[in-house]
Amino acid sequence: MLDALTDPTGPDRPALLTLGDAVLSRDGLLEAAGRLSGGLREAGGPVAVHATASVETVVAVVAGLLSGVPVVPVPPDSGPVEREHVLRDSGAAAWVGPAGLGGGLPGVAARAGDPAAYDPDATALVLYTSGTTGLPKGVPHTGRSLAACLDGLAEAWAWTPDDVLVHGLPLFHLHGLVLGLLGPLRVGSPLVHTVRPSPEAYAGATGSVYFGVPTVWHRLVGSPASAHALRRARLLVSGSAPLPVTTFTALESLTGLAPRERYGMTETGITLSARVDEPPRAGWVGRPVGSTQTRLVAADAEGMGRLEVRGPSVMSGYLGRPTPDLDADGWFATGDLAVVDDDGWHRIVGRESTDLIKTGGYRVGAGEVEAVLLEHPAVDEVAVVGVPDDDLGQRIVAYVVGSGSPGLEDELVALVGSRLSWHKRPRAVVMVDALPRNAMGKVQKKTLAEG
Ligand code: MLC
Ligand code: AMP
Repeated sequence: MLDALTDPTGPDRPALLTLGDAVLSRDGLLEAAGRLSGGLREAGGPVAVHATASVETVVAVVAGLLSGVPVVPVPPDSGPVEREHVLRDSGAAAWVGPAGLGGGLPGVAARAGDPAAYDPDATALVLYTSGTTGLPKGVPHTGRSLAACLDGLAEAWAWTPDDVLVHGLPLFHLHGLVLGLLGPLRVGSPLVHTVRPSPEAYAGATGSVYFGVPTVWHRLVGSPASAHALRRARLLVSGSAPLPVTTFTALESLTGLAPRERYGMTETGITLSARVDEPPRAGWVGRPVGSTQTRLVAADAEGMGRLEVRGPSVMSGYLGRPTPDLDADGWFATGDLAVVDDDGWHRIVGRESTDLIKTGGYRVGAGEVEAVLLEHPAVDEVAVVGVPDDDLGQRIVAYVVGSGSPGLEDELVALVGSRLSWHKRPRAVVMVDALPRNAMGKVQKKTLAEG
């Protein structure tokens, strides 16, 4: 899986990885991971990692991959509800992180061990992602599914060891962790991780390829001097949420680079992308990556249908669920609505369900936030929606029926922030007399989201 990292004939770069002030060479990273690998194997099961943007996280993830131990990255700011769920649901047997946050799991001893024989079909990573209801679900990826995703992208983007990747995305989701860390380790290109994805940090880092979610690009074009500094790059890639056409255009005029957009999901890896050897189209996410196949189901007169995908980067099912999540032929229903033109280019039109919100590129389930808000004694009914937002794409707003009192709104925002990850907190709480319902009594969230 990490062939370029482990190939002894590969170049030993003095700076394979730069993360904030820390610099690691290839040998330095392999050595540090080796010192943990025996301890990870002794855990006897998956290992959960407090996934801060740090060298410790990188070393733990690489050690897990090299020793054949599944790694479960835990968002460092998950509140207790989410954290306990992930630790329990994943069956984690040990914890790499601050002792007080590991739910009583044993730590990992710093002990070297022999590398495991690589089994491409064994679970390598379990990533947690939100559904419309309930707590996040575990998505197991094997070495094979991760490699398929990364190799397809390397081909589409002509990504080689001569590139230097720059980004500052979190190291616990598909984008930052798989594309942004395992990608450079597989391709053999150095990575400069800026810890936070701010315009100033991107401008201050020198690289050839930059990754960002649309919020990052929106903030960059709001800081033209920083955007100018990226003129020396060769490729800017946007993903995790729709890139507004206005941001695409501003980015192109400030950097001289037309960004490439790609589309994917935690469950499927990256399945569609614009290629570097073809002009991109603003608002379109390109064609299937590698051997991925797509189809539209129940398309309407305008050609818009439910997007389904299948291919080697798609998971085989959520962790611990008895019912299959793919159909008998391997098709996975993404929940996104799309159109495809005659050249095979795809445009993502939106999501089927209003209950999956994308805010700053983070996926948040409305049900997860509603469940926390309903715990508050002053809340009788609640509807959480994503409202269009220039910066975040969608902003989380909670409509609440209950006994309002001064300061209640702030209290409710703080309640969510204290139980779940920080980005799941509502940006606004609106007290209402009643929620809009249809004749069947179902809350009309589209009406609320439209304001
Ligand atoms: C943030 N803040 C916190 C905090 N987190 N304060 C206390 N505790 C925390 N845990 C502070 C910030 O420092 C900031 O403060 C303020 O809150 C505003 O936060 P914000 O508006 O949320 O902005 P910011 O934190 O800057 O986040 C924007 C962002 C972030 C773009 C950096 O949303 C982000 O990293 N998104 C990436 C999501 C991602 O990787 N998704 C991929 C999913 S995989 P102040 O004082 O500075 O204002 C996927 C598949 C695919 O989707 O296709 O890729
Ligand atoms: P996640 O589970 O965080 O992996 O989020 C996956 C979802 O992000 C997809 O189902 C899409 O709704 C959305 N998404 C990812 N990339 C894009 C993109 N380029 N354009 C539009 N939506 C996207």
